[in-house]
Amino acid sequence: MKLFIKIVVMSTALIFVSCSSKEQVKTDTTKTEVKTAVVKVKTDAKVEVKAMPMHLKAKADFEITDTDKDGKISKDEFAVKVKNKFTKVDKNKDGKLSKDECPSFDKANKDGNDFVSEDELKAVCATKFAKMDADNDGFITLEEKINFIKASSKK
Ligand SMILES: [Ca+2]
Ligand SMILES: [Ca+2]
Ligand SMILES: [Ca+2]
Repeated sequence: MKLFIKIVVMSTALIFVSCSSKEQVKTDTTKTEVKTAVVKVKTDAKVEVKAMPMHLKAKADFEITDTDKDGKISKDEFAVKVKNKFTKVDKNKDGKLSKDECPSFDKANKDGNDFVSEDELKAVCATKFAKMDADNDGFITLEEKINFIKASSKK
């Protein structure tokens, strides 16, 4: 009987621990934290952004991309992000991304020449969008984004 009680207590404690850690993943960023993160990402504070926890960076990034603030990223919002990224990365403004300007160069450079064009970047990003949109409703939720990052960082 005593052992039985012990097991019940232990498993209850275990359930409690697993629930609270789950809760933590969802809520351990405050609005202020996200706000600060948004500013850092926007101002391109690279070192600070790199040091950010993944979910915080994902939230900040999501917030910036979700321009109409409906909690979802539409294809149009995503396209704006891709365009901005291209403009930002293409430092000499020749409409071409070189290998060191583009981290996903080999994947994006479909025609095998020595640069990634805006269309090539768009194509690779459209594939990424489709992969992220797990339920295929044409929108990316924060959850879908975080799941995607988790899944791709495991590889
Ligand atoms: Ca939106
Ligand atoms: Ca190319
Ligand atoms: Ca979706």
